[in-house]
Amino acid sequence: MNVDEIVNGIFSKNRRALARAITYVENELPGSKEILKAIHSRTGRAHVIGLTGFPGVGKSTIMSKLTEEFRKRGKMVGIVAVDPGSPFTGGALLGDRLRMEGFDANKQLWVDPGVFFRSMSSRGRAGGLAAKTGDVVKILDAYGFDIIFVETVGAGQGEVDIVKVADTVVVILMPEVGDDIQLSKAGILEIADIFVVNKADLEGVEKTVRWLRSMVMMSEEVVQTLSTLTHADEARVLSGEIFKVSNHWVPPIHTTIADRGVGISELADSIEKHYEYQRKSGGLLKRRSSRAKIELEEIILGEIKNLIKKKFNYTEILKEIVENKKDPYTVAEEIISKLCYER
Ligand SMILES: Nc1nc2c(ncn2[C@@H]2O[C@H](COP(=O)(O)OP(=O)(O)OP(=O)(O)O)[C@@H](O)[C@H]2O)c(=O)[nH]1
Ligand SMILES: [Mg+2]
Repeated sequence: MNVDEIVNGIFSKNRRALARAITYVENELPGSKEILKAIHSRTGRAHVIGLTGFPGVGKSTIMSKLTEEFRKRGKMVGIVAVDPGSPFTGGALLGDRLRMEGFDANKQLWVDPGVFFRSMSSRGRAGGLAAKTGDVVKILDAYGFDIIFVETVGAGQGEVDIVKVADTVVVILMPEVGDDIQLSKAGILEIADIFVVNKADLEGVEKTVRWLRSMVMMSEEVVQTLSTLTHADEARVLSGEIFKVSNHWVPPIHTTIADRGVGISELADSIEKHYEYQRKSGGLLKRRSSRAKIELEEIILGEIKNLIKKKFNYTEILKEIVENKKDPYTVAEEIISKLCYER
């Protein structure tokens, strides 16, 4: 399959072409850039949903139940699962874990042409995983999936970056796990549009929900809104009424028992509501613009680095800096002026 065939294949919903395109992008094969260029005009239509949370909270289980739910609602669903290769995962491959824990029971996901699953491993890759995940999401988007799920463990900066490709971020917790400090440190509370406390069949759900609610009420935007209100409004705030009026999104907190499908359709409703809110409030455009900015700057920097490699002898330049013959600022200025004016 050449690049043209792959691109046309994506547009005509050919699965083999889809899988091929992802392989191209994942491995940065020659032609991957051409594929991404050709499909760009057809992207931006999917609702990208990030699912994140510590290992074992039930992300995959929730994702497969949500997939069933959105299939019932007539949506095509694409799934990207990112294996962080972190010490948390104990070295098991994500694909294996999925098959063990839930995917087996949902084998129809693999044969259902309305669903496509792909796992990506970060192991052995130095950075760039967020960008690559974004590119895989674009391919699924161009193919025509209405909903695209991205599952990551969300521990660490790179992981949090991946979630930033999402229009809606769902942060999943379970009772009595990783209270306060651990979670706050991981930086995943701030990025939540929707919270889920899964495993509501276990003890301690109420406590976790209460703690989360207090975290939400302390967030900067909510505090700001609260400071403009009179005491009498407080009850209206707690009931969610004020935020509806002031058009402010407060992350709802859902409880689920994912393996039994409890709470899933309510969660799906919330996800749809958030997308609607984002579209109407302009938040979607804002989020996608900042994503495009990061992407563009990354591409530009990448191209410049390639140019420098091609045109200059790095070893020699670095040696001069180390030996104090030249300072890095002057060298940088020289390189940039050469790149700009001597093409
Ligand atoms: N008791 C209980 N167990 C659940 C629930 N949801 C999922 N589980 C179980 O929790 C375990 C982990 O679920 P997964 O969906 O694989 O969790 P995950 O967050 O995707 O895990 P990683 O991808 O390894 O980080 C599985 O054994 C599930 O069957 C629930 O609501 N209650
Ligand atoms: Mg999982």
